[in-house]
Amino acid sequence: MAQQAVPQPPGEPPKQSVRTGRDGSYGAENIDVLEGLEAVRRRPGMYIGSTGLTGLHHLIREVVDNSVDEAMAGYCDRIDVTLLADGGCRVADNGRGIPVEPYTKGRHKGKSTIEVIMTVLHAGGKFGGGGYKVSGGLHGVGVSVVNALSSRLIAEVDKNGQRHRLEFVKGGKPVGKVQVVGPAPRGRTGTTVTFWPDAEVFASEGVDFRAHTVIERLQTYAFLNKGLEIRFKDERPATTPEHREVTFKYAGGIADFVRHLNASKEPLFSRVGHYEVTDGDSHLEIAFQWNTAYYEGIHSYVNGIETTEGGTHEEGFRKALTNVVNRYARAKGLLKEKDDNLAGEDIREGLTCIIAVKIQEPQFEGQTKSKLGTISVRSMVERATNDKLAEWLEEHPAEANKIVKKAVEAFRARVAAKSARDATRRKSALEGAGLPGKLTDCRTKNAADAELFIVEGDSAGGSAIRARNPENQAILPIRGKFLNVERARIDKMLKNLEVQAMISAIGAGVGEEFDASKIRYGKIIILADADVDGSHIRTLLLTFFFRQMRPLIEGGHVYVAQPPLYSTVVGKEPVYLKDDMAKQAFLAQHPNHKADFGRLKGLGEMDFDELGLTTMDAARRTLLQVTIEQAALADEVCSILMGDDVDLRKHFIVTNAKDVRFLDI
Ligand code: 1YM
Repeated sequence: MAQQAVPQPPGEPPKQSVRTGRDGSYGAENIDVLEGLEAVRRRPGMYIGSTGLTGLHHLIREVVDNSVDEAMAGYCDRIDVTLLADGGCRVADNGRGIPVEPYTKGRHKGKSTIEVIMTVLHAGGKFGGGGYKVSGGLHGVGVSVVNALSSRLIAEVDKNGQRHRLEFVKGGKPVGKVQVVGPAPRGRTGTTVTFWPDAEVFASEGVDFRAHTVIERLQTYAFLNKGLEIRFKDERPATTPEHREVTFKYAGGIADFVRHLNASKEPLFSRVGHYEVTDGDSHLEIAFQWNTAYYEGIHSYVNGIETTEGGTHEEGFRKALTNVVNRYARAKGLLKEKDDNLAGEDIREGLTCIIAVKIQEPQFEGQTKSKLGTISVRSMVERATNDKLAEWLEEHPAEANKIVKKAVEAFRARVAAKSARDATRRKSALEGAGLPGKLTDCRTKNAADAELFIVEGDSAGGSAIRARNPENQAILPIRGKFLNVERARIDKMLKNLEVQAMISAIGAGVGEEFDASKIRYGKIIILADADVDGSHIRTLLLTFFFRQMRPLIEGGHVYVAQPPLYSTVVGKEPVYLKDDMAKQAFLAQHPNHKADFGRLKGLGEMDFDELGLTTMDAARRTLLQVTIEQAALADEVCSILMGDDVDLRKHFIVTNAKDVRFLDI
């Protein structure tokens, strides 16, 4: 790109004369500028989303985005991000350096370009020709917003053999004009922006950057920009060793990203597929690899911004992927003429894929403005995938075979799951009271009064049978860790005997066919120990209900029984106390209490009348009604604890180890 031409800012044409008065007084244009920055300070949320931690980190992102743009344009291959000991953040790149020469026309004529970039809203956007315009959502609001929300900012530019410097104070007010402060280190060009976020603006959650958040974002930038070296440093004394210094540089770009995402899983083959096309101003790059698990992980980006809600690029890819794989499978005789086509969801099972497009002026839509709406991208991605993915399959027959085989298996599993569901439904319809052998049912047929206790372990099940009120309390013992629903495919899950027993005992079907009006018990009560195994089985059961019988939870039919932890006696009367808090409250009320406290270890150790008195007797027990939020949490915990993402699991356990909410729902 020719660099002599002075870039012109986008946006409205100049409205008025621009010069600072000869006496150096503030002209109208400066008042405009200050009003612009003041507007940002009055309503920061409009520009950076929030003034919480997300907004705070958005400041770094905004500055780094400029460096990344410079890298995308081909002028920069290294970015350094440093969290300074005094709370500031420094971003340095080795690009061309923000232009420093004076503007020659328009409203800001006479000011240095860098001053305009730093003080005029939206002036940081790319000015025509070359580069990719990043706009939409909260992205690309411009570095002037960072300036407005900082208590101090220093911009340094190495260019033409000289180092230039311009400083701003609170709210983005420039301190004088840009100065040459010395020579640039030999031949160096580049921009360094150091800023200190304003504590007044970020008062709610403070101005402490989280190294982890910054590092994660920088790693994504490095994946999306092949060969770009990004160095992170945390100079704050309190940082942890693994965050002190990190460098990211990926020669393989998004192919390395896919490898990274699949690292904790078992890849279906070791190669990562990859193709890219350029079409006019648009660029598309896709990398993919299947793993042996059952979930699809398609991640898409537009100009480096993650599109979590998908959009036209994903739609184009999905459509073409389904076509290409079916065409291939038929051409190679892996699918016979009489066979149905493989469904998209079967083909995508276990797929990890990154879709990265770079386009001019993308349109974003959706709840969080993270869905690509640009129509032309759909056909571009579809065409590219139709051609390039088909070529890739032809060139890699071993991998292609595995992909088709896995899709065929997924297809069969889906069909099997449906017939298993149908069979369960038929069975309960035909046999009516075809109840499982393990169930000890109650006498009443009135669901509103009836209670089903799902009891962990056969021995506790035995006590529960003796302790129950046979009129309205039914007992279904469940053995050990009955099933890991997350890892198991739905067809396997429905074949599990414990699950089948539960479905037919409840009597209302399962999955899409679940019909809450048919339930045989108004209360489904989970009765498990207060220890880790008990917590595990509770989590599994709640996950199962959440996924397969959600109306049961929504209707308030699911409860967790709370067996007490302590027992003691007052006179001859036994007293049971739910937990430590209850014990303390009891001691406060009975300061002279002398008798010992017994700790009730588990359901198995209670005799049946103890179990009846403390946990099952409707007049004395404590039941916890399960809300949909709690069940969703159980589901999430289940996915993390039992899913394939090792990193996530580790992170979860480390961060939540002490949070009892997660371990003991
Ligand atoms: C640490 C932040 O802002 N780097 C950066 C910004 C620019 C350029 C180079 C640049 C761009 C262009 C020409 C161009 C910007 N320049 C402008 C504007 N790092 C950081 N590095 N020359 C230099 O796009 O044509 C806005 S950003 F508008 F002045 F050209």
